[in-house]
Amino acid sequence: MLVISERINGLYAAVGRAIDARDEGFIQQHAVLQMECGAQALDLNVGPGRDDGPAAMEWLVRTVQEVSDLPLCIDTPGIKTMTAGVKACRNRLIINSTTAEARKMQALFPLAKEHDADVICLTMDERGVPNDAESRAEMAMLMITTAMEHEIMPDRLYLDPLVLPIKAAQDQPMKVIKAMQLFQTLNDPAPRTVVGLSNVSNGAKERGILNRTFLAMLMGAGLSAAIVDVQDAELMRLVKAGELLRAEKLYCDDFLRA
Ligand code: THG
Repeated sequence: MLVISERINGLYAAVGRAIDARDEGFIQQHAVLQMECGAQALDLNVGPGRDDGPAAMEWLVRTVQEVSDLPLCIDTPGIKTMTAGVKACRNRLIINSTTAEARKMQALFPLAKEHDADVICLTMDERGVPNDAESRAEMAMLMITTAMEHEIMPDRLYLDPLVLPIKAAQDQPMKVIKAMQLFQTLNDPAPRTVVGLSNVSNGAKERGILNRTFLAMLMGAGLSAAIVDVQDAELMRLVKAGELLRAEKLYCDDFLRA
């Protein structure tokens, strides 16, 4: 499973302040820490509600790739901010994300094609996130076919069923699991999938155990990639055990140290 660090995100107050101050040292130390914790890709998000989005994202991409060769997952809903980040990126690239909105797909699939990027496809549109798994699968299919019209093959996509906070909607986690299963029937070989795991515990108590348990359930349902808190060591142990149990990694007695 591809483990993507969620922590280089302006939502975290210290990261937000470092982006405001253009503090390269802080961001670079933080990026190195993510790698030491086992991140295999870095999600970069400048955070909501800033008026310098494109400039901030360009700076963030340049700053991080001075210390890391990992794939960068450029995370923003803004097309201008996305374009600025993508143009600055020399590492392997994941566009995070398009939705099923025509306006976004028309802008982002050509950008992905031009820059040879993978694309995360969020199963939502202008009306929001559908309540059920079937509608999420329908939107996923629309994004797969639209990508193909732009000569982007399904193997360059990650389908994201959109994890919602359990505190707001307790029926959603199992709907996400069902959506994951439906996604896998949409193409052969099955499309890749990704989630923003920590969304599930937003505003809840005992976030760690909720995140870890849901990750185990998602791995059981075939999840390919996850944006997670790699600084949660117990979660990273769970990933290793999950990879063994899915027979992605060869068993050895000291697999936790491998
Ligand atoms: N899908 C995709 N991308 C995503 C998401 C997704 N990117 C953003 C998000 N969801 C995943 N990343 C995070 C990052 C942080 C948190 C949750 C998800 C988080 N942060 C604490 C909070 O807001 O309470 C920060 C608190 C602190 O300052 O310590 O929960 O679903 N494709």
